[in-house]
Amino acid sequence: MPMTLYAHRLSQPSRAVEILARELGIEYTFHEVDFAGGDTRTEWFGAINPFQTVPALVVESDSDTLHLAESQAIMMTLCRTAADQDTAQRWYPGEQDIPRSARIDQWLAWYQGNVRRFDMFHHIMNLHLTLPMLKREIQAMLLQPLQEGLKPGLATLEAHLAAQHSADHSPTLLGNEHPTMADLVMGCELYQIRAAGYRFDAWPQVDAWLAGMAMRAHFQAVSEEINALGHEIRAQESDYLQLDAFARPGG
Ligand SMILES: N[C@@H](CCC(=O)N[C@@H](CS)C(=O)NCC(=O)O)C(=O)O
Repeated sequence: MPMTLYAHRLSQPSRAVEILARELGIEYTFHEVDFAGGDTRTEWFGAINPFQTVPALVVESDSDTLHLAESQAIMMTLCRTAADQDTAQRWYPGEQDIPRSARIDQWLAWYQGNVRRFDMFHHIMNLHLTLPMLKREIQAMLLQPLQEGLKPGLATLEAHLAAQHSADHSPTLLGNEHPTMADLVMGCELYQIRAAGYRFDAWPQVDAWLAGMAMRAHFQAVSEEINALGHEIRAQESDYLQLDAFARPGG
């Protein structure tokens, strides 16, 4: 069934969906939507996704056209419908393994209030484009509270990953060798902060878990743009970002 993914690679939920589609070997047409330039608020895109956000997926079949928004709903649908069910169920087993799915659901729900809520990358992008004299003011007003807000979530993740620790493979949220949808969603979010130059060395388990996700080939390929933007941000004077916010004191 022909699938079109409306997305942008500087958008965390877009990357999570695209990486999963690639991990599952699903073919799709990629349609870039310039969300920062306002494309999501246009009439043509409103007809694709009335929520006016990327990502959105359109799946055409003989009888129907499915328009789907919300990255996590899209990812679950991809896992339910992928031809390669062995791989799909590792990411999200659905009804095939209800306890495991419930634990993934729990982390996805937790992520919204404890990690996504403190999304600072959006402001980092804006700061990158703003006047130098405004940078410090905006940082103090917007970025610092988000940095502080994220720390308890990082501490929770650190303790959880430490308890799951395995000497054989990088840490994952459910403790198995293969990551799940929850690792991918949360990993894409924290990775973009790292791409901007932040270090998570005060949370070594989080650091190792993120490094494990970032080593995956599809994760790397879909993250090229965010890495390029991160380099650009770091190449400028970046004191205003307080890049040591999550670093080990004295480290
Ligand atoms: N809960 C949504 C969030 C999507 C979202 O926030 N997308 C942003 C880009 S990261 C967007 O499209 N913003 C454009 C707008 O609000 O007009 C999901 O997971 O898909």
